[in-house]
Amino acid sequence: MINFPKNFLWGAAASAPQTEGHSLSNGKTASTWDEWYVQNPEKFQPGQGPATTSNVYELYADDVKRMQSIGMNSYRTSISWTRLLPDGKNVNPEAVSFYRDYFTKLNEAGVTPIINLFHFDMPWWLMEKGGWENRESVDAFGFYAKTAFELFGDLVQRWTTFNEPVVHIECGYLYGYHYPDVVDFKKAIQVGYHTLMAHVAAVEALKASNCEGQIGIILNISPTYARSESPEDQRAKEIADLLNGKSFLDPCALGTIPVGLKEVLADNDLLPITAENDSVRIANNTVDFLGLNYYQPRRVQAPENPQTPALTPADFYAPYDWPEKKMNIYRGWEIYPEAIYDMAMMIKDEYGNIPWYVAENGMGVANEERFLNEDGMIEDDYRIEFMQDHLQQLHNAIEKGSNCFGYHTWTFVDCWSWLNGYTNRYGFYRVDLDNNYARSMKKSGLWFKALSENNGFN
Ligand code: BGP
Repeated sequence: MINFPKNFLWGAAASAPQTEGHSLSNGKTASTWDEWYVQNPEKFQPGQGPATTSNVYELYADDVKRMQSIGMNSYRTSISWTRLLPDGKNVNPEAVSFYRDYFTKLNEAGVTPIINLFHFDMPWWLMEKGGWENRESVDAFGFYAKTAFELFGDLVQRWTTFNEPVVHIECGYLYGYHYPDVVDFKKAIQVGYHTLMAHVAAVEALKASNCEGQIGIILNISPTYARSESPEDQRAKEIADLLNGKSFLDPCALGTIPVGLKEVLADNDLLPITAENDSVRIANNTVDFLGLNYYQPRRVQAPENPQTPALTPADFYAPYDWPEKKMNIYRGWEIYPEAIYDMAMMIKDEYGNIPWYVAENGMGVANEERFLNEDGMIEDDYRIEFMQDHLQQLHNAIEKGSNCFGYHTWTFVDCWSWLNGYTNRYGFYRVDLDNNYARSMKKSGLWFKALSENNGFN
């Protein structure tokens, strides 16, 4: 039997924009996703936008009962900034009732809410002023955080500021996957810097409030592996880790910006504009805990013809196609559970063994209906195997002293995804889009119940 520590959190993760629906009603105004979807319907799957998703806005009460029924003792989701503060200043009373009731029901069901503030959903009213490019966004986010702490601080003990901050930066400003769909390295760094300072402003707001809760950030610091030991490949790995991992990990957990990162940025004319007090604010506002998302490792090699100064991260590192990799053939991502162990040990050895939890881990599967059995249940043994393999590695790390306090899968009920709509399914519950969002449990839901009840597995 593989047993996990007492009071281990067994849960699932999701986000407001991917689950709530009702995104342009009930007082909520548009985020960049709502606006982008309306402006460019061809980029998205027809009929499957942020406006509908899985309709958690209406169905949350029954969803909480489902969570309880599969043994979840925690759930992490986010608040929608534009639902709570439609114009950035005034609170939407409908949002307050909705979130208060949602979080109360979670607590009553013994499902601890871990609440995140930003999951890629920049308000449109702020985007019109430049979004994260504009330093005003730092204070705007600080105000939003303060408002959320005041309104829900009695119901939430664990807060996080951002989910995967590197993603909205690189997808919006380097790779053209998110709004505003531009490629501009200098802007990307500035956007990243303001995001970091917005995180700091939220940590300050929590400390200044009466809340007793803790605060953290959710990072996707997927471990990087280099093609070889050559100095060029090793340098590629080092810069990939600086840009994708340490850029947020070091300031948030240690209170410092890595010297190596500043050097790389300076050498490539990418240093952001900063304000006088920033480094003191960063140093004084480290997090209480980390959430770490892990799906697949990053494999890199030195790029063949890099530009100097660099125009994109591709001038620092190129993807490496490891010939021995095992693939999730249903989604196209590598499966490498060992990385969760490496990540855990890195946090233990280099980051003072700060408490952390797995904030997302899971297996996306396209066309999952093919695994429906005669009784209408999806038999997702592949997902059970995936999670068990990752849990085994996590357990190995905990036995070696890693300070991990929970495991959250992506996700609870199949949800809408940014660019793939409902193609890749991850949930313990299937969502039937043709039948009023009806939910039905998959085999992994039963497995999870046993996992949670036994606090481990055989
Ligand atoms: C993470 C995001 C989630 C979710 C997940 C699965 O990076 O935090 O929001 O989308 O990835 O990815 P996808 O939906 O693209 O398969």
